[in-house]
Amino acid sequence: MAPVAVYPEPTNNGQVATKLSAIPHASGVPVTGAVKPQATVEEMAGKWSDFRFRPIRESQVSREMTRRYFSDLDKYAESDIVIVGAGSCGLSTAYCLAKARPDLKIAIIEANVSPGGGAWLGGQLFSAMIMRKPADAFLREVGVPYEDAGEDSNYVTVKHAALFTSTMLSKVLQFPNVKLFNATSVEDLITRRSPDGTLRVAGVVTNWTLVTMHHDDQSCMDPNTINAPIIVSTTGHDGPFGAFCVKRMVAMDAIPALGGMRGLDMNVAEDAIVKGTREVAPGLIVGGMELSEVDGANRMGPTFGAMALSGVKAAEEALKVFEERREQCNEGGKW
Ligand code: 48N
Repeated sequence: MAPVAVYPEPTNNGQVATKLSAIPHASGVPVTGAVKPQATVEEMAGKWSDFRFRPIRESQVSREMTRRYFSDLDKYAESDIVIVGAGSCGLSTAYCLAKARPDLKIAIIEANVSPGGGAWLGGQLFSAMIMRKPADAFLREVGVPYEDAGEDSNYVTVKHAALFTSTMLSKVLQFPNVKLFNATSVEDLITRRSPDGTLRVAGVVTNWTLVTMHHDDQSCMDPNTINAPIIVSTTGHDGPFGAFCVKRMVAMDAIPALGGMRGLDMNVAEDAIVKGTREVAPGLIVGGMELSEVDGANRMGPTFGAMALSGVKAAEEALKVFEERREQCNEGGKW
C-alpha cells in the first residue's frame, strides 16, 4: 500500500479517485466493481454475521469535513443577513427569510453546540410548549403538530417543545441558502461611521465559543469576521450569553441604556415583543427576548408564540431594510 502522504486529493465534488477504491477491505479483499443498488435496512436485518460498511480512509472523512467547512466560511464571509442566536426567534427568522428570499445568503451564528436556545423544554423543565393563538398559524406553516382544545380555546399545545425545535431546525437547515455556524460566538460587531456620525452595524466578529470562554486565561486569540448589511440579533434575555448585541451597542454609546426585562405579564409581554421587533440601530434588528432588555418589556414566561411571530416580523423588517440598504451601499455594493 502506498504511503499515506501520496494518497491523491479527492477529485472535486468529493468523488475520490478510483485508486482509493482499491484500498484492501479490512478482510484483505479489495473492494471493486460497480456500486451496488441502494441498500435497505430490511435487507440487513438478521444478516449481521457478514455485515460490512464500505471501506474508507480516515483522511477522506477529514477532507470532506474540512473542505466543506472552509468553503462555507469563504462563501459566508460576505453574507446578506446574519442572525445571531438560533433560539426560537432566531430560527423562525431564518425560516421566514430563507423561504422568502432563496437568493440571499443567510448565516446563523449560535454560541452553543446545540442550537435551539430555551425552546427544548416548556416552563420549569416541563415538556409541553404552549403557544397562544394566532401563533398556531406559524406551527401550521412550518408543519409542527399540535393539540387545540377547540376554536374557543385561546392557545394550542405542542406535546413536547423539542418537537417544535427539532422541526424548526430540520426545516431551516434544509434551505440551501442558510448556513448554521454553531459552537461559534459573536464576540463583537463590525461597525462603520455614517457621514452624519451615526454608528451603523456592518457585520459580526466571531470566535469558537470555547475560545470566547477562555480569553481571560489564554494569550490573545483573535476572532474572525462576517460582513453583512443586516444583523438580526435574537440572543435572548440577559444571562451569561444573553442580550449580547444590545449590550455591546450600549457599551459603544450607539443605543441608550437598556430598559431591562420587567416582571412576568403574559398578556402584555407577547404583544409588546412582536410589535416592538424592529431595527434598533442602523443595521441591527432585534427580536425575541433580547428586545425585552432594550425596551424594558415584560417577560412572558413559558409561552412561545411571541418568539415565533417576532421572528416573522424580524424577517419582514430585515427585508424592508435590506432593500433600503441597497441604495445606501457604497460603490462596491457593500454596506
Ligand atoms: O431561546 P433564546 O434564549 O432566545 P429567544 O429570544 O429566541 O427565545 C426566548 C425564549 O426561549 C424565552 O426566553 C421564553 C419565551 N421565556 C421567556 C421568559 O419570560 O422567561 O435563544 C438565544 C440563543 C441561544 O441559543 C444562545 O446560545 C444564543 O442565542 N446566543 C449567542 N449566539 C452567538 N453569539 C452570542 N454572543 C450569543 N448570545 C446568545
